[in-house]
Amino acid sequence: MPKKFLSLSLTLAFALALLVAGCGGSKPAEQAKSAAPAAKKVIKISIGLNEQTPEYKGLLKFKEVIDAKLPGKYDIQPYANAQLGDDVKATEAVRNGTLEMTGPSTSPLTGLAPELAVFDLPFLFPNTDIAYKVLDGPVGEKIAKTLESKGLKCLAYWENGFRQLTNSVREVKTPDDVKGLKIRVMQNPIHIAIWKALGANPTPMPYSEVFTAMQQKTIDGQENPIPTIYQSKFYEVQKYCTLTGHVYTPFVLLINKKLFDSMPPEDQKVFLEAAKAGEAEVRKLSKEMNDSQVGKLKEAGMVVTTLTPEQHKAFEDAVKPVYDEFSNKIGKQLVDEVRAEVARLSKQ
Ligand code: TK8
Repeated sequence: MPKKFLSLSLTLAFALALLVAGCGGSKPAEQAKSAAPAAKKVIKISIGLNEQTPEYKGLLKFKEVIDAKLPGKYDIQPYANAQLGDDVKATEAVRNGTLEMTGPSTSPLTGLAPELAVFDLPFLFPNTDIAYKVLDGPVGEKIAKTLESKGLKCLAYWENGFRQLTNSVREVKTPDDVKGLKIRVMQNPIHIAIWKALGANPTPMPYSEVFTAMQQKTIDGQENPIPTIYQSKFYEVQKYCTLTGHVYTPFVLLINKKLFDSMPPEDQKVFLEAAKAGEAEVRKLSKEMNDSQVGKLKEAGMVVTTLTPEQHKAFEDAVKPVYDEFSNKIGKQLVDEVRAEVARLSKQ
Protein backbone atom coordinates (compact mmCIF):
# COMPACT_ATOMS: atom_id res chain seq x y z
CA MET A 1 0.00 0.00 0.00
CA PRO A 2 1.48 3.43 -0.93
CA LYS A 3 2.60 5.40 2.10
CA LYS A 4 0.55 8.45 1.24
CA PHE A 5 -2.65 6.44 0.87
CA LEU A 6 -2.00 4.72 4.18
CA SER A 7 -1.57 7.97 6.07
CA LEU A 8 -4.68 9.36 4.38
CA SER A 9 -6.76 6.37 5.38
CA LEU A 10 -5.41 6.57 8.93
CA THR A 11 -6.41 10.23 9.11
CA LEU A 12 -9.83 9.34 7.77
CA ALA A 13 -10.20 6.52 10.25
CA PHE A 14 -9.22 8.86 13.09
CA ALA A 15 -11.73 11.49 11.96
CA LEU A 16 -14.39 8.85 11.69
CA ALA A 17 -13.62 7.60 15.17
CA LEU A 18 -13.95 11.12 16.56
CA LEU A 19 -17.23 11.52 14.75
CA VAL A 20 -18.61 8.26 16.10
CA ALA A 21 -17.47 9.13 19.63
CA GLY A 22 -19.10 12.55 19.26
CA CYS A 23 -22.36 11.15 17.98
CA GLY A 24 -22.51 8.53 20.70
CA GLY A 25 -22.02 11.31 23.23
CA SER A 26 -20.02 8.89 25.36
CA LYS A 27 -19.59 10.17 28.88
CA PRO A 28 -16.29 10.07 30.75
CA ALA A 29 -17.57 7.25 32.96
CA GLU A 30 -18.23 5.05 29.94
CA GLN A 31 -14.82 5.80 28.51
CA ALA A 32 -13.23 4.84 31.79
CA LYS A 33 -15.20 1.59 31.77
CA SER A 34 -14.09 0.60 28.30
CA ALA A 35 -10.49 1.37 29.23
CA ALA A 36 -10.72 -0.87 32.32
CA PRO A 37 -8.47 -3.95 32.53
CA ALA A 38 -9.55 -7.41 31.36
CA ALA A 39 -13.30 -7.89 31.73
CA LYS A 40 -14.56 -10.55 34.10
CA LYS A 41 -15.64 -13.81 32.51
CA VAL A 42 -19.42 -13.96 32.81
CA ILE A 43 -20.72 -17.31 34.12
CA LYS A 44 -24.49 -17.51 33.89
CA ILE A 45 -26.05 -20.34 35.90
CA SER A 46 -29.65 -21.27 35.24
CA ILE A 47 -31.89 -23.30 37.55
CA GLY A 48 -35.58 -24.11 37.46
CA LEU A 49 -36.42 -23.37 41.10
CA ASN A 50 -37.04 -19.98 42.70
CA GLU A 51 -34.81 -17.73 44.84
CA GLN A 52 -36.18 -19.13 48.12
CA THR A 53 -35.02 -22.70 47.52
CA PRO A 54 -31.91 -24.43 48.90
CA GLU A 55 -30.56 -24.80 45.37
CA TYR A 56 -30.59 -21.06 44.71
CA LYS A 57 -28.96 -20.33 48.08
CA GLY A 58 -26.34 -22.90 47.07
CA LEU A 59 -25.63 -20.86 43.96
CA LEU A 60 -25.13 -17.76 46.12
CA LYS A 61 -22.64 -19.73 48.22
CA PHE A 62 -20.89 -20.93 45.05
CA LYS A 63 -20.61 -17.31 43.89
CA GLU A 64 -19.38 -16.13 47.30
CA VAL A 65 -16.48 -18.61 47.29
CA ILE A 66 -15.42 -17.77 43.74
CA ASP A 67 -15.64 -14.01 44.38
CA ALA A 68 -13.49 -14.40 47.50
CA LYS A 69 -10.87 -16.73 46.03
CA LEU A 70 -10.64 -15.39 42.48
CA PRO A 71 -11.49 -11.71 42.92
CA GLY A 72 -12.16 -9.79 39.72
CA LYS A 73 -11.92 -12.85 37.46
CA TYR A 74 -15.44 -14.23 37.18
CA ASP A 75 -18.86 -12.65 37.19
CA ILE A 76 -21.11 -15.44 38.51
CA GLN A 77 -24.73 -14.73 37.62
CA PRO A 78 -27.41 -17.07 39.03
CA TYR A 79 -30.78 -17.14 37.23
CA ALA A 80 -33.84 -18.70 38.91
CA ASN A 81 -37.26 -19.86 37.64
CA ALA A 82 -36.02 -21.43 34.40
CA GLN A 83 -35.51 -17.94 32.98
CA LEU A 84 -32.84 -19.34 30.67
CA GLY A 85 -34.74 -22.56 29.96
CA ASP A 86 -36.02 -25.57 31.86
CA ASP A 87 -33.74 -28.48 32.82
CA VAL A 88 -33.58 -30.04 29.35
CA LYS A 89 -33.17 -26.78 27.42
CA ALA A 90 -30.65 -25.25 29.82
CA THR A 91 -28.56 -28.43 29.69
CA GLU A 92 -28.64 -28.32 25.88
CA ALA A 93 -27.51 -24.69 26.04
CA VAL A 94 -24.60 -25.59 28.32
CA ARG A 95 -23.59 -28.37 25.90
CA ASN A 96 -23.70 -25.88 23.01
CA GLY A 97 -21.75 -23.30 24.97
CA THR A 98 -24.48 -20.64 24.74
CA LEU A 99 -24.89 -20.94 28.53
CA GLU A 100 -22.02 -21.58 30.95
CA MET A 101 -23.68 -23.52 33.78
CA THR A 102 -26.90 -25.10 35.01
CA GLY A 103 -28.17 -27.21 37.92
CA PRO A 104 -30.85 -29.59 36.62
CA SER A 105 -32.34 -32.67 38.21
CA THR A 106 -30.70 -35.84 36.90
CA SER A 107 -34.04 -37.38 35.85
CA PRO A 108 -34.74 -35.36 32.67
CA LEU A 109 -31.16 -35.99 31.47
CA THR A 110 -31.30 -39.77 31.19
CA GLY A 111 -31.86 -39.58 27.44
CA LEU A 112 -28.42 -38.00 27.29
CA ALA A 113 -26.69 -40.09 29.96
CA PRO A 114 -28.62 -43.36 30.61
CA GLU A 115 -26.49 -44.21 33.67
CA LEU A 116 -28.09 -41.33 35.58
CA ALA A 117 -31.35 -43.28 35.55
CA VAL A 118 -30.09 -45.50 38.34
CA PHE A 119 -31.11 -42.68 40.71
CA ASP A 120 -34.69 -42.84 39.44
CA LEU A 121 -35.20 -46.38 40.70
CA PRO A 122 -37.89 -46.26 43.41
CA PHE A 123 -36.98 -46.66 47.07
CA LEU A 124 -33.29 -47.06 46.19
CA PHE A 125 -31.82 -44.96 49.01
CA PRO A 126 -33.12 -45.53 52.57
CA ASN A 127 -32.01 -42.09 53.81
CA THR A 128 -30.05 -38.98 52.83
CA ASP A 129 -26.82 -40.06 54.56
CA ILE A 130 -26.57 -43.13 52.38
CA ALA A 131 -27.53 -41.12 49.31
CA TYR A 132 -24.69 -38.65 50.04
CA LYS A 133 -22.17 -41.45 50.56
CA VAL A 134 -23.06 -43.13 47.28
CA LEU A 135 -23.18 -39.86 45.32
CA ASP A 136 -19.91 -38.56 46.75
CA GLY A 137 -18.16 -41.94 46.51
CA PRO A 138 -16.57 -43.79 43.58
CA VAL A 139 -19.88 -44.97 42.07
CA GLY A 140 -21.30 -41.46 42.05
CA GLU A 141 -18.11 -40.19 40.48
CA LYS A 142 -18.23 -42.85 37.79
CA ILE A 143 -21.81 -41.93 36.90
CA ALA A 144 -21.00 -38.20 36.83
CA LYS A 145 -18.08 -38.90 34.51
CA THR A 146 -20.42 -40.32 31.86
CA LEU A 147 -21.55 -36.73 31.25
CA GLU A 148 -18.08 -35.73 30.09
CA SER A 149 -18.40 -37.36 26.68
CA LYS A 150 -21.56 -35.23 26.28
CA GLY A 151 -19.65 -31.98 26.72
CA LEU A 152 -20.61 -31.52 30.37
CA LYS A 153 -18.49 -31.45 33.51
CA CYS A 154 -20.35 -32.24 36.74
CA LEU A 155 -18.84 -30.17 39.56
CA ALA A 156 -20.93 -31.73 42.36
CA TYR A 157 -24.16 -33.47 43.27
CA TRP A 158 -26.48 -31.12 45.08
CA GLU A 159 -29.66 -32.13 46.86
CA ASN A 160 -33.09 -32.00 45.34
CA GLY A 161 -34.21 -34.74 47.70
CA PHE A 162 -36.82 -37.34 48.55
CA ARG A 163 -39.96 -36.79 46.53
CA GLN A 164 -43.43 -36.60 48.09
CA LEU A 165 -46.80 -36.80 46.40
CA THR A 166 -49.30 -33.94 46.41
CA ASN A 167 -52.75 -33.77 44.84
CA SER A 168 -55.96 -31.81 44.93
CA VAL A 169 -58.47 -34.68 44.83
CA ARG A 170 -58.19 -36.94 47.90
CA GLU A 171 -56.01 -38.13 50.73
CA VAL A 172 -53.64 -40.87 49.55
CA LYS A 173 -52.76 -43.69 51.96
CA THR A 174 -52.61 -46.68 49.64
CA PRO A 175 -51.72 -47.32 46.00
CA ASP A 176 -55.45 -47.78 45.48
CA ASP A 177 -56.03 -44.13 46.38
CA VAL A 178 -53.70 -43.11 43.53
CA LYS A 179 -55.81 -44.86 40.86
CA GLY A 180 -56.86 -42.57 38.05
CA LEU A 181 -55.12 -39.46 39.39
CA LYS A 182 -53.42 -37.37 36.73
CA ILE A 183 -49.95 -36.88 38.14
CA ARG A 184 -47.32 -34.67 36.55
CA VAL A 185 -43.94 -36.38 36.43
CA MET A 186 -40.52 -35.35 35.18
CA GLN A 187 -39.64 -36.22 31.59
CA ASN A 188 -38.25 -39.63 32.51
CA PRO A 189 -39.41 -43.16 31.56
CA ILE A 190 -38.87 -44.67 35.03
CA HIS A 191 -41.03 -42.02 36.68
CA ILE A 192 -43.73 -42.68 34.10
CA ALA A 193 -43.47 -46.42 34.82
CA ILE A 194 -43.66 -45.88 38.60
CA TRP A 195 -46.93 -43.96 38.39
CA LYS A 196 -48.39 -46.34 35.83
CA ALA A 197 -47.59 -49.24 38.15
CA LEU A 198 -49.51 -47.39 40.87
CA GLY A 199 -52.50 -46.98 38.59
CA ALA A 200 -52.15 -43.23 38.08
CA ASN A 201 -52.20 -41.38 34.81
CA PRO A 202 -48.68 -39.90 34.61
CA THR A 203 -48.17 -36.76 32.52
CA PRO A 204 -44.57 -35.68 31.84
CA MET A 205 -43.90 -31.94 31.61
CA PRO A 206 -41.14 -29.46 32.48
CA TYR A 207 -41.16 -28.11 36.00
CA SER A 208 -41.84 -24.53 34.90
CA GLU A 209 -45.34 -25.52 33.74
CA VAL A 210 -46.39 -27.40 36.88
CA PHE A 211 -47.89 -24.64 39.02
CA THR A 212 -50.17 -23.36 36.26
CA ALA A 213 -51.19 -26.91 35.34
CA MET A 214 -52.25 -27.51 38.96
CA GLN A 215 -54.01 -24.17 39.14
CA GLN A 216 -55.93 -24.84 35.93
CA LYS A 217 -56.56 -28.43 37.03
CA THR A 218 -55.14 -29.96 33.87
CA ILE A 219 -53.31 -32.20 36.36
CA ASP A 220 -54.47 -33.44 39.78
CA GLY A 221 -51.08 -33.67 41.39
CA GLN A 222 -47.31 -33.80 41.22
CA GLU A 223 -44.41 -35.06 43.29
CA ASN A 224 -41.40 -33.11 44.58
CA PRO A 225 -39.38 -32.71 47.78
CA ILE A 226 -40.89 -30.73 50.70
CA PRO A 227 -38.69 -27.61 50.22
CA THR A 228 -39.97 -27.27 46.64
CA ILE A 229 -43.59 -27.89 47.66
CA TYR A 230 -43.40 -25.25 50.37
CA GLN A 231 -41.15 -22.63 48.77
CA SER A 232 -43.09 -22.80 45.49
CA LYS A 233 -46.39 -22.39 47.39
CA PHE A 234 -47.92 -25.56 45.99
CA TYR A 235 -50.20 -25.53 49.07
CA GLU A 236 -52.18 -22.78 47.34
CA VAL A 237 -53.32 -25.24 44.67
CA GLN A 238 -52.94 -28.68 46.33
CA LYS A 239 -54.85 -29.94 49.35
CA TYR A 240 -53.18 -33.30 50.09
CA CYS A 241 -49.58 -34.32 50.63
CA THR A 242 -48.46 -37.89 51.27
CA LEU A 243 -44.93 -38.54 52.50
CA THR A 244 -44.16 -41.29 50.01
CA GLY A 245 -40.42 -40.58 49.64
CA HIS A 246 -40.51 -42.81 46.57
CA VAL A 247 -37.43 -41.45 44.77
CA TYR A 248 -34.37 -39.45 45.85
CA THR A 249 -33.42 -37.01 43.08
CA PRO A 250 -30.04 -35.28 43.02
CA PHE A 251 -29.22 -32.11 41.14
CA VAL A 252 -26.05 -32.05 39.06
CA LEU A 253 -24.12 -28.79 38.97
CA LEU A 254 -22.96 -28.70 35.35
CA ILE A 255 -20.47 -26.53 33.50
CA ASN A 256 -19.59 -26.58 29.80
CA LYS A 257 -16.68 -29.01 29.62
CA LYS A 258 -14.63 -27.04 27.08
CA LEU A 259 -14.92 -23.94 29.23
CA PHE A 260 -13.84 -25.87 32.33
CA ASP A 261 -10.92 -27.48 30.49
CA SER A 262 -9.78 -24.07 29.24
CA MET A 263 -9.53 -22.64 32.76
CA PRO A 264 -6.20 -22.54 34.63
CA PRO A 265 -5.86 -25.48 37.08
CA GLU A 266 -5.99 -23.12 40.09
CA ASP A 267 -9.34 -21.78 38.89
CA GLN A 268 -10.66 -25.29 38.26
CA LYS A 269 -9.73 -26.15 41.83
CA VAL A 270 -11.62 -23.14 43.17
CA PHE A 271 -14.69 -23.99 41.07
CA LEU A 272 -14.70 -27.51 42.51
CA GLU A 273 -14.25 -26.15 46.04
CA ALA A 274 -17.05 -23.64 45.51
CA ALA A 275 -19.30 -26.42 44.20
CA LYS A 276 -18.58 -28.43 47.37
CA ALA A 277 -19.31 -25.40 49.58
CA GLY A 278 -22.58 -24.93 47.67
CA GLU A 279 -23.34 -28.62 48.11
CA ALA A 280 -22.94 -28.35 51.90
CA GLU A 281 -25.19 -25.28 51.95
CA VAL A 282 -27.89 -26.95 49.85
CA ARG A 283 -27.86 -30.13 51.94
CA LYS A 284 -27.97 -28.15 55.20
CA LEU A 285 -30.87 -25.94 54.12
CA SER A 286 -32.66 -28.85 52.56
CA LYS A 287 -32.51 -30.74 55.86
CA GLU A 288 -33.72 -27.72 57.82
CA MET A 289 -36.61 -27.16 55.42
CA ASN A 290 -37.59 -30.85 55.36
CA ASP A 291 -37.68 -30.75 59.17
CA SER A 292 -39.63 -27.52 59.57
CA GLN A 293 -41.86 -27.27 56.54
CA VAL A 294 -44.10 -30.31 56.99
CA GLY A 295 -45.60 -28.38 59.92
CA LYS A 296 -45.78 -25.25 57.82
CA LEU A 297 -47.65 -27.06 55.07
CA LYS A 298 -50.23 -28.15 57.66
CA GLU A 299 -50.50 -24.57 58.95
CA ALA A 300 -51.10 -23.51 55.36
CA GLY A 301 -54.09 -25.87 55.25
CA MET A 302 -52.70 -29.02 53.69
CA VAL A 303 -53.57 -32.50 54.91
CA VAL A 304 -50.16 -34.14 55.30
CA THR A 305 -50.21 -37.93 55.54
CA THR A 306 -47.44 -40.02 57.06
CA LEU A 307 -47.68 -43.63 55.91
CA THR A 308 -47.59 -46.52 58.38
CA PRO A 309 -44.83 -49.07 57.65
CA GLU A 310 -47.46 -51.40 56.12
CA GLN A 311 -48.83 -48.67 53.89
CA HIS A 312 -45.31 -47.74 52.85
CA LYS A 313 -44.59 -51.35 51.99
CA ALA A 314 -47.68 -51.49 49.78
CA PHE A 315 -46.17 -48.67 47.67
CA GLU A 316 -42.78 -50.40 47.56
CA ASP A 317 -44.32 -53.69 46.45
CA ALA A 318 -46.46 -52.06 43.78
CA VAL A 319 -43.46 -50.47 42.04
CA LYS A 320 -41.03 -53.43 42.29
CA PRO A 321 -41.65 -54.51 38.66
CA VAL A 322 -39.97 -51.26 37.59
CA TYR A 323 -36.59 -52.76 38.59
CA ASP A 324 -37.03 -55.69 36.20
CA GLU A 325 -38.22 -53.44 33.44
CA PHE A 326 -35.31 -50.97 33.64
CA SER A 327 -32.25 -52.71 35.12
CA ASN A 328 -30.98 -53.91 31.75
CA LYS A 329 -31.68 -50.57 30.09
CA ILE A 330 -29.65 -48.71 32.71
CA GLY A 331 -26.98 -51.42 32.86
CA LYS A 332 -27.50 -54.38 35.17
CA GLN A 333 -23.95 -54.21 36.47
CA LEU A 334 -24.28 -50.58 37.51
CA VAL A 335 -27.67 -51.15 39.16
CA ASP A 336 -26.26 -54.12 41.10
CA GLU A 337 -23.19 -52.10 42.07
CA VAL A 338 -25.26 -49.22 43.46
CA ARG A 339 -27.60 -51.58 45.30
CA ALA A 340 -24.69 -53.52 46.80
CA GLU A 341 -23.15 -50.24 47.94
CA VAL A 342 -26.45 -49.17 49.54
CA ALA A 343 -26.72 -52.57 51.28
CA ARG A 344 -23.12 -52.33 52.54
CA LEU A 345 -23.63 -48.77 53.85
CA SER A 346 -26.94 -49.72 55.48
CA LYS A 347 -25.16 -52.31 57.61
CA GLN A 348 -22.54 -49.89 58.96
C1 TK8 B 1 -36.28 -27.76 38.63
C2 TK8 B 1 -36.54 -29.26 38.53
C3 TK8 B 1 -37.38 -29.73 39.71
C4 TK8 B 1 -37.63 -31.24 39.64
C5 TK8 B 1 -38.90 -31.40 38.87
O1 TK8 B 1 -35.68 -27.32 37.46
O2 TK8 B 1 -38.86 -31.18 37.66
O3 TK8 B 1 -39.92 -31.74 39.45
O4 TK8 B 1 -37.76 -31.81 40.90
O5 TK8 B 1 -36.81 -29.35 40.86
O6 TK8 B 1 -35.31 -29.94 38.45
